Amino acid sequence: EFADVGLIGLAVMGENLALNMESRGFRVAVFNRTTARVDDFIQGRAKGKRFIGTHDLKEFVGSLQKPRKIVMLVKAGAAVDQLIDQLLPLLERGDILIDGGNSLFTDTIRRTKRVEESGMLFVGSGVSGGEEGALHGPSLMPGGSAAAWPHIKPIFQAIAARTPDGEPCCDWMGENGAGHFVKMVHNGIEYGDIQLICETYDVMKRVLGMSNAEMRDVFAEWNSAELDSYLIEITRDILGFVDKNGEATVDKILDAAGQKGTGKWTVIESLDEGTPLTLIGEAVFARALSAAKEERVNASKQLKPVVSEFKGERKQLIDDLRQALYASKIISYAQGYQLMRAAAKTYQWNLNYGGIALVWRAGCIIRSAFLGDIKKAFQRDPQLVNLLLDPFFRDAVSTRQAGWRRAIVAAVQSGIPVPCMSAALSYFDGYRAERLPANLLQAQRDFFGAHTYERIDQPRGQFFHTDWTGHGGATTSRSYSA
Ligand code: 2AM
Repeated sequence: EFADVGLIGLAVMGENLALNMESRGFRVAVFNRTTARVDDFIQGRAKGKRFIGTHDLKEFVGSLQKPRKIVMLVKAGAAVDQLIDQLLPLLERGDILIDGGNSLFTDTIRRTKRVEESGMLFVGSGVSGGEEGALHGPSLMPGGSAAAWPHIKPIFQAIAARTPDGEPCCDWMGENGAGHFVKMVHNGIEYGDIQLICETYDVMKRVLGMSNAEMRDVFAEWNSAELDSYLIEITRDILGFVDKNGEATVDKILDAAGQKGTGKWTVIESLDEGTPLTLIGEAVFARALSAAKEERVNASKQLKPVVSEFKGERKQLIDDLRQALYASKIISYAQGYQLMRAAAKTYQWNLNYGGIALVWRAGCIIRSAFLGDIKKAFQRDPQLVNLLLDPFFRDAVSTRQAGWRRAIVAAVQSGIPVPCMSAALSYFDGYRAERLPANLLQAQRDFFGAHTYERIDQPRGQFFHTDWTGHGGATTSRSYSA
């Protein structure tokens, strides 16, 4: 009997995804470069289950029902290309190669083209939720050759996480690299969500001097309302965690953060698109600054903040922080969605924005009740330009605006960095500004570089130059490039 689906790459993610597929009633063929792992798996976790262990790619391909569906979960980068090279000669027209690794979306664009040119179909799928998610229900973000979707949909939607309403957290993201792109943005948003919680914690701890137990209780309370999310939940549990000596583990952990680069790539993409992604940018830089631990220790001895003691109401500040966290989070998602809109235009993807919120609703690290509200916003208006303009989110920010500003003021006056919260507020104040100081900016560019400017009393698209010094002449930088 043939297998319904094949999986290559039996590291933890691969094993768990294979076990998940089998548990949903699919017969799974498996292969791994180091074939001893196949035997270990078949005789271990896969024992007594409907797996077909194979020891070379030919045997593996031969064991699959056509059109063949092959999920690759190997190390991102060159390994994926090598595997594609090895597989293509063994496949037939219409067979489907699926890359479930953490590939860069531009690689996925290239691979989709290459595989399609050989007559086969290619899917690049974001898989989120870590090892647990892979085993019990990940959030899946497939994109690539559209013709592959009807074939893989029954398998993918069967193994995916489900929303509280029972909908699968897996939908078709779009053409070529759309799936891996959406996964990349997910990771960027994850950076932002995490940093916002850390800033909130820092203000509670250092401005209010709250204990871990007190903070745990606050996060527990927040988790039962509009901030209900996986990351708030684990923050609550981390703050409540003590080791066998009764000491809080969180207090023993060195304050130097690592990163694998997906946040950075999201921000690079935003710079290329010219779309502000300031909150996630600050989150990436906050990790970088944390990593420079020794330099900070040295600087802390020399650079003393001039601060004023917090004199406000403690209870009020805690509530203000809740509002600041929520409002900032709205900004982060508004920025993330604007990046997706811009990229969709550049790469000609037909992204389903509500579907993306649905896919992120459960199974992945940023899962939250909040994403259910984003889904509703895109149901109200699929072409929504900015989340901030949706009535629900517009009112949500508006009612929290005062608390948001007070929380930032308290942090600033106490010398506590809140880069993401304040970047969020600056974006809000910029986005809602009818007039920005770019008139002066344009004057400066015209002064030193004859870059020209448009005028408020003339139609858009007409450019003017002023001879600011009386000896600049009438030549503009536009006339050089004309
Ligand atoms: P291995 O067990 O033979 O190392 C995660 O590293 C997974 O990717 C492992 O299953 C690993 O196989 C696989 N992998 C890494 N590089 C590979 C390559 N070039 N070809 C095939 N599989 C590879």
